[in-house]
Amino acid sequence: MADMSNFKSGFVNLLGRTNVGKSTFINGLIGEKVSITSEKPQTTRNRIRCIYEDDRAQIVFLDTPGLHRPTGALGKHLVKEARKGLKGADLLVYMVEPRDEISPEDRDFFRKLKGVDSPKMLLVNKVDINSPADIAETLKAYEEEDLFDEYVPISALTGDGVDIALDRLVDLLPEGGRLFPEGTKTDKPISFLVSEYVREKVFRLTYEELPYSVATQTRYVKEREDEDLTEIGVDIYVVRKSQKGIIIGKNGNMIKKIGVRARKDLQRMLGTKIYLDLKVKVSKNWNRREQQVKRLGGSP
Ligand SMILES: Nc1nc2c(ncn2[C@@H]2O[C@H](COP(=O)(O)OP(=O)(O)OP(=O)(O)O)[C@@H](O)[C@H]2O)c(=O)[nH]1
Ligand SMILES: [Mg+2]
Repeated sequence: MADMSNFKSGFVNLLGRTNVGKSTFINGLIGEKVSITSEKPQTTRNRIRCIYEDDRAQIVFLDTPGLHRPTGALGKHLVKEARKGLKGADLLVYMVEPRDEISPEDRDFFRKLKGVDSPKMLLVNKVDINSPADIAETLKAYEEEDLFDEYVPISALTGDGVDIALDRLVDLLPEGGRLFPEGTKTDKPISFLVSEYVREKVFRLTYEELPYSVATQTRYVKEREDEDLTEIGVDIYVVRKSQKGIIIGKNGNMIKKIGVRARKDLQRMLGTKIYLDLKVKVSKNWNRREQQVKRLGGSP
């Protein structure tokens, strides 16, 4: 048993523009896909607690939807979710990419951050695809803002610098015991993770407005006792009938692709064989109506 006398713990809120790599960073640390990712902006729709633990600390990360200019009910919901991440944290981590210039909106946001008491760390992500000169320039620009206590360049994708970021995180956290039972990786129920895995595949395989028209909802997760099998049913919602056709695809090719990829992830997570039943349904303009956004795009 590890010595718990100097054990540290706390809530860390991870904020930043959409697509900078917040969810990728958290998944890399935890070693499991707790928060879905994609190359498209606005992938994360809910605040998700993701829990990292080693023999020094238990860190509860709050992964948030990226900050961006809101359009429509879904957009407004995302920004509201992200802003909620400002309060109640032991530590704020702000992630940026090199070459993203500091905009007037960023400065507005920094003024709000200045009013927050907790220590603040800046992560400059994606160093693997940026030149040392661009990285240095970004670090310098943020240092001039005089807002952050630590600055760490990393690549969430390759893991470069992530150990250093973790050391600094542990340094800045208060002493204290575990906040969640040992071994917990997220506060979300399995049914939520299941629906998110399916949404990730749809998000990655579709284009233009379609990914933003899709919501997923788990109908059932049943573990069979007689064999090593989990039966899972997930509904995929779109806003128009024509979109239903795209999700199903010619001869059902698209829905098959989604199913094969989702099943692979689910198998890894649950450690059993998976029977996956996907149904595509039309819920007219769910992403424009606030109530529906709460139900389908909002918290599970
Ligand atoms: N090259 C490179 N790509 C990265 C790195 N980190 C993340 N990415 C990629 O950037 C894209 C966005 O990553 P996400 O983790 O989904 O970004 P996010 O900040 O969570 O985005 P939202 O949830 O939409 O706010 C994905 O295609 C990732 O693979 C990195 O360090 N290097
Ligand atoms: Mg994300």
